[in-house]
Amino acid sequence: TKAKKDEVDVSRFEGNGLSFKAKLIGVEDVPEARGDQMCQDALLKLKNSVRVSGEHKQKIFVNVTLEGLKIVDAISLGEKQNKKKNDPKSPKPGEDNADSAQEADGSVLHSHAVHRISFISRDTTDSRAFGYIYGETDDTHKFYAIKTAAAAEQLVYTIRDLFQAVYDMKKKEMEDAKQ
Ligand code: I3P
Repeated sequence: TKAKKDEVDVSRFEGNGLSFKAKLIGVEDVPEARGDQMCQDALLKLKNSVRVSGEHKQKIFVNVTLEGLKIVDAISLGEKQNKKKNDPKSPKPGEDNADSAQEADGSVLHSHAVHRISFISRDTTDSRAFGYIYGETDDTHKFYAIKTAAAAEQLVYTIRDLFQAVYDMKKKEMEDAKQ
């Protein structure tokens, strides 16, 4: 049927989901839950702050699962994997004692549930940048600006597919409940 054809493949987002190599340009409070121009302005402002500071952007992975988006520290992930390789002994007291989920995944810097992400915006001036708005509460919105290692549209389309998949699942649940 047509409905089937339009459905997104949910299995991609199950388990560990998908991870995209990227850098965190920055995070900025924004007044609204949506708006292309507002996002573009926030992105340029954050990029400018990075330029002025002269600091390197933080290396991250953007992990996409049915739960939502996780921004994972790529350096801590690398360090943990090296540590495991070089030192198979268990950590000494006082040492990093991260739980097994974190040990496997690196430090989760931010965790953003799908239903609180209100807007995704591509950078019209940069094919490797985009941002999204996350509602911390009903009236505090934060813009997350991200520079992707590959074309940003890959991640943007993946997030849109995730939204569609979650919507399809909710819809199906409601239809099943009616029967
Ligand atoms: C950029 C420069 C930046 C780096 C950026 C590079 O190269 O190395 O320092 O950002 O990475 O493209 P160039 O000087 O040739 O323009 P970070 O230091 O923040 O990593 P990016 O493309 O991933 O932003």
